[in-house]
Amino acid sequence: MVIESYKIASHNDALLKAHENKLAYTTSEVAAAESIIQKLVDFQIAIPSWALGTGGTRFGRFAGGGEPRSLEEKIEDVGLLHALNKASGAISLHIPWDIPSDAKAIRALAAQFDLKFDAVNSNTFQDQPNQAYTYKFGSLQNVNKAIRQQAIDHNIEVIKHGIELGSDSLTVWLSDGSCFPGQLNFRKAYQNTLESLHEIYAALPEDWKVFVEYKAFEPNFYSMTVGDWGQSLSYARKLGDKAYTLVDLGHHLPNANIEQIVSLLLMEEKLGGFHFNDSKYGDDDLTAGSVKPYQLFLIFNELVEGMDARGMNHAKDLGWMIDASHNVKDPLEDLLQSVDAIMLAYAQALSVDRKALEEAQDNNDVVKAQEILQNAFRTDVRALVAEARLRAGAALNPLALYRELKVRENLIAERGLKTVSTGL
Ligand code: RM4
Ligand code: MN
Ligand code: MN
Repeated sequence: MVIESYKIASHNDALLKAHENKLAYTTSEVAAAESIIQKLVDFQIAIPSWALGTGGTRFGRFAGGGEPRSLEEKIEDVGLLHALNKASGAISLHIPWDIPSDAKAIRALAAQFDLKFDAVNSNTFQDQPNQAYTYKFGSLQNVNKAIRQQAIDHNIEVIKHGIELGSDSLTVWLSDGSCFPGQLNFRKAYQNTLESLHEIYAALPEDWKVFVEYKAFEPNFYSMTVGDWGQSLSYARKLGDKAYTLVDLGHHLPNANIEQIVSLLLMEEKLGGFHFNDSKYGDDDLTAGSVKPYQLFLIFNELVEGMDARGMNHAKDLGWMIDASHNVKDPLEDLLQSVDAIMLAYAQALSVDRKALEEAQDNNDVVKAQEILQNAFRTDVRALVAEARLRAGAALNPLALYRELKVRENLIAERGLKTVSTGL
């Protein structure tokens, strides 16, 4: 299914008057409205190829119908999202869930939808059919050199796919760790992992980055070999200038101060990428901003402050990705909600009165500092985000248009009800 631009235009026409009224009010409230809108137009969030189907838990999976059956159909799905919001202009592939058999054709297809290839992701947390060795006891950390080599070779293979697609970064998330005390020698596990990462790093093209993603627990529950930002930073430092830490919001212990982590990683020049999602307990992979929107705003507040302090380009200098999994929602609707929540938090962070905040901090005016942040968070910036969409040629209300056009019903008619997409 393709969404023709005249359908977007007629949807926008119907909503225009009401939108303009709201925008006029918001612009009178938010001082930097015009520059915020421009930054929102430029900001793009990559969609993970593994989130386009229904996710499951270890208890079951309830597919919703019309799921993409191939990489081509996944690109088509991201193309639909991008047509609706013009803020999802990239796709992040997980190998081997999505191996491009004809890279040139896949690139051409993505270009038709105005999509780029974001970071490519390796997978050494599952065994693949015909694989010589098992990752049951880890991959890059494994005590067996041949198993480590197999995992290194896989990562190098992923880089090659990425090069063919025009991607410029590799994300390595390892499930390596241990389930019981005594199972591992922590230092040896670290050293094996570092040595393996060095070999992967050596295969990176000049202009590539590698993101080392950490996670506190799951699937290992006693130790994770890249378990927190300190460990990730330590690997990234030893690897070199092309290595960075990747922060996935759901990968922290409960109540961790993620905004502080982000601020310090930016200071250390080692924050490279981001996986957005939300959670109540652990790596729940829920819709961004659905449970803790204030936390998402506070994280963006540090991102904007820290990136500006280093003169970084918000849109280009970090890898922005969603990493979520949808068990009870239509995945495309859910992704539209996530992108919207990210845009809102970004817009609110851009609207913070930085000078006043700095002054309040310098004067230890705790009340004023809190007021400044909460004022930004409580300001309704939805009209700014909608205006950015309008200017980019997207829909004023992507979710409403998705439903009006009966996108899911169309996809079910095209692909069938019982399709299962590769991924989680
Ligand atoms: C992990 C981690 C990775 C993602 C896999 C599917 O928990 O978040 O980024 O690639 O899940
Ligand atoms: Mn992740
Ligand atoms: Mn995760």
